[in-house]
Amino acid sequence: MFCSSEEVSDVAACSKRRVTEEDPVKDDLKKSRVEESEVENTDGQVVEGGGQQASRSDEVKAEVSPAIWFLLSSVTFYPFYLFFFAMSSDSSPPPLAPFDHRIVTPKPHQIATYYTINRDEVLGGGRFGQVHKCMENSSGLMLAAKIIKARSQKEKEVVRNEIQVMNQLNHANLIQLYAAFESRHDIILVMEYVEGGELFDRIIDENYNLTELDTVLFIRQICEGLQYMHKMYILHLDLKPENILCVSRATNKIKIIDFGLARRYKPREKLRVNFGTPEFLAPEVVNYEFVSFPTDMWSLGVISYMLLSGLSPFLGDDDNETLNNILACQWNFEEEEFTDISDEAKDFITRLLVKSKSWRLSATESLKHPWLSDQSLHYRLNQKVVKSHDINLFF
Ligand code: PIT
Repeated sequence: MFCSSEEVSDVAACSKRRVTEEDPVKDDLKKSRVEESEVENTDGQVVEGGGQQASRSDEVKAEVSPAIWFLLSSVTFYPFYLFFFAMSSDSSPPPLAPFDHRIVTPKPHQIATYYTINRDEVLGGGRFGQVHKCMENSSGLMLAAKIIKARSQKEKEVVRNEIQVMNQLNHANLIQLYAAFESRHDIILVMEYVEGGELFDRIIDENYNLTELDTVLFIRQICEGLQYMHKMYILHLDLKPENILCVSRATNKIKIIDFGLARRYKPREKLRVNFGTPEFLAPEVVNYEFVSFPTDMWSLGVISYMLLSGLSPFLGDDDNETLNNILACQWNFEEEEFTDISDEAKDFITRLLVKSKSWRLSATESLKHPWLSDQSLHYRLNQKVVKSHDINLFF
């Protein structure tokens, strides 16, 4: 089943789309920014006292005619627009890992001799185990350790493949590998540490106001990372918001993680996947057809859709329905979440969520698409944000 626009008005009846943590409490925490009378700054942090500001500006406004008020506010606040724009459209790359790129071979030693793993601090969990914060004893360097249960030779081969892939990838938007340890029952990957958490958490966090311009910055970096991987002839094949890490809470810098399914592109290789969450799978993966670079680009389209709306474009009431929606390439922008989204954003997604692989934008083409590259569009998107702040602050 795919929701029509009439059905969409009944959120409860249309379970398929909303991205949640499956935490019913979260829904009760939904807040209207207007009711709360709070103002968010460019980092999405809430600053209390927006209401007070508004009443002060009312007093001033009463004494000045509307035309003069308009002129004054334009002159006064124009530098702020530029400042906000410069701040919030920062397109510099994220910081590099605090170590040079390394070619890692798994060591047969006890990791505890060299590193202290903080077993109480879990940074994340995935298909194959947990990620903990850890420290290199000799240098004090903070790192992340992913402990992967691997008992059989076959399981170990999968992890060795991940190490081999990471050894080839040296890019600021891709998490870097520092060391690896192999024992009888597991392999531990020691990686660059970032502290901002998963991008997924920003999508579901009702208190974090993810703007369209934020999404542009996130998607552009994912694209940069993908462009590099594809130039290296490597496919990621498991791109989803859980596999995108934010470098910090205060910036929009990201790094891609989880190269467990990544592999060198082989022209006629088919991919058999273990369906965990089928929402992100491209039609060719569902159909067990050849996978290629455009397979990652489909996932980028799904991520863009989710970041802009908080909705999952193909999610059905069960996995079967989700897979059918993907195969029928059934999705649309009918939900009200897309009302204020730019035509450029919609065009971008429309050129990625295309059933036929060969018609999808490549990573290089995506970076040239107006939604990711047009500075004047970004300025307009930023003004939309700044204007809504103005309304709270000054009127
Ligand atoms: C961090 C911080 C954090 C999670 C991670 C790293 C996880 C990285 C990771 C890397 C992989 C993988 C799974 C997880 O397969 O919160 O610095 O290659």
